[in-house]
Amino acid sequence: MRTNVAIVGAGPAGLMLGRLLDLAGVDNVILERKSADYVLGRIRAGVLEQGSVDLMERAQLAGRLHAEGLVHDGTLLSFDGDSHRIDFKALVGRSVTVYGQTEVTRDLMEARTGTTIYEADEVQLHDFDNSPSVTWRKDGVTHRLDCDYITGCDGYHGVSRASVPATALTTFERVYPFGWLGMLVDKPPVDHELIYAHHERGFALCSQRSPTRSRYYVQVPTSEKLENWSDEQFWDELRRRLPARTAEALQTGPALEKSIAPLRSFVAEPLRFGRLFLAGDAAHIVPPTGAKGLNLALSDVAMLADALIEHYGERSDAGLDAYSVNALDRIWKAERFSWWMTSLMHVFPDAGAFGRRIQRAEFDYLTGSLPAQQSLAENYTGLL
Ligand code: RFL
Ligand code: PHB
Repeated sequence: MRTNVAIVGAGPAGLMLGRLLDLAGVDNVILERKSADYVLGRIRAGVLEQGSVDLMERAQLAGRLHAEGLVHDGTLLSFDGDSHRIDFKALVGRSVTVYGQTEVTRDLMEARTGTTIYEADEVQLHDFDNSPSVTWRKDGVTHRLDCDYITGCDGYHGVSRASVPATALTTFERVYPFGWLGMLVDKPPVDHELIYAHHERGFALCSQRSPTRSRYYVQVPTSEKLENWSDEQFWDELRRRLPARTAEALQTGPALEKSIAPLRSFVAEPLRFGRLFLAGDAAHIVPPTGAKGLNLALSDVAMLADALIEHYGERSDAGLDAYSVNALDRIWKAERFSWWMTSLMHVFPDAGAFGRRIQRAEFDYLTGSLPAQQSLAENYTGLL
C-alpha cells in the first residue's frame, strides 16, 4: 500500500488533518489503535475557540455545530464565594462555542472519505529520515504502508513521539499534584455560562454540553481513586465549592460518565524529524483549565495541512520548514495561559498561607483591572 501522508491517530487532530487533505486532494491514510466507537466514547473537551469554529467551516462541517453549539459571550470566575463575570464579548469582541469534542469527532468521522484503519495494533514507524513507512498488525496479519510523510497525531501516549531518538528531542514538563474528577449528567446546566470556582477545598468547574446535559469537575489529589467517589459524594463536594446561590440551583442526577484526568503541562521540541511531524497531544499537553488542548490540536493540524497542501500543490516546502517554529510559538503561549489559569484557580498543597494570599491578590487584581480581564479574555477566546 502507498499514500502521500500516513496519519497515526484518529482523534480530532488526525481526523481534521485527514479531512483538510481529502478536500485538497492529497491522498492520506489514518491508522487508529482503537475502534471508532471507543474513540467516540471518550468524554473530553467542550469549548471551541472562534478559530476552531472557523476551521470546522473550512472543513465544510459546521452545520450541526451552528445548529447545536452554544455561543458563550463570557464566563464566571469565583474565588471563595466571590464571583466576577468576564465579559469576553465586551472586552475583546469575541466569544467561544460550547460543542463537545465527541461531536467534533463524530462530524469528522462521518465526513471521512479517505481510508481509516481502526483497531490497528502494534503501529510502528520506519525510516522517517529517508523513505518512511508504517507497519501494523490487524487480524493477525502484518501490513505495510509506504508514504512521503508521517504525521504523529496519536496523543500523549502514542507511538510517534516515542519513536524519535531521545537525543533528538527536548521535553519540558510540569506535573501538577492533582487531577480533575469529571462527571457527565443528563440535567440542565446550573448556569447559562461556565463557572470556574476556586475554593479552599479545591477547584471546581461547571461546564455543559447542551441545554439538557452538564459536565462538572472537582480538583482531587493525583492519588485519588474513582471507586472512592459515589455520585452523591461528588455532588456534595461540588456544592461545597460553589457560590451558595449556584450550589442551591444545582440539578443533580446519576452519572453518565465519571473519570479522573491527571493535570500536566508538557511540550516536546522540535515538531519535525525528517519526514515525521508531530501535532496535537502527541507534541504537547496543557492542563484543561484554559480549555486549550483541543483548540491547539486543531490549530496545529490547520498549519500542517496548509504546509502539506502547499508542498503537493506548489512544490514549495516553505510551510513544512516553518511548521515547527510557527506551531511552537502558539503552543508556548497557550501553555503559559493554561499554567497561569491553573495556578490561579487550584489549591496547591504546598502553597502555604503566603501562596493563598497571592492567589487572592491575583483574583482581586483581575476583577479590578480591565486590562487584566482583557488579557484573560483574549487568551481564553484564542490568540489570533
Ligand atoms: P487524542 O484525542 O488523544 O487522539 C489521539 C488518538 O491516537 C490514538 N493512538 C494511536 N493510534 C495508533 N497507534 C498508536 N500507538 C496510538 N496511540 C494512540 C488514540 O487512540 C487516539 O484516538 O489527541 P489529539 O487528536 O491530539 O486531540 C487532543 C485533544 O483530545 C485534547 O487536547 C483535549 O481533549 C484536551 N481537553 C480540552 N481541550 C480543549 O480545547 N477544551 C477543553 O475544554 C478541554 N477539556 C480536555 C478537557 C482533556 C481532558 N482530559 C480527559 C485529558 C477536559 C479533560 C477532562
Ligand atoms: C469541559 O466542558 O469539559 C471543559 C470546559 C472548560 C474547561 C475544561 C473542560 O476549561
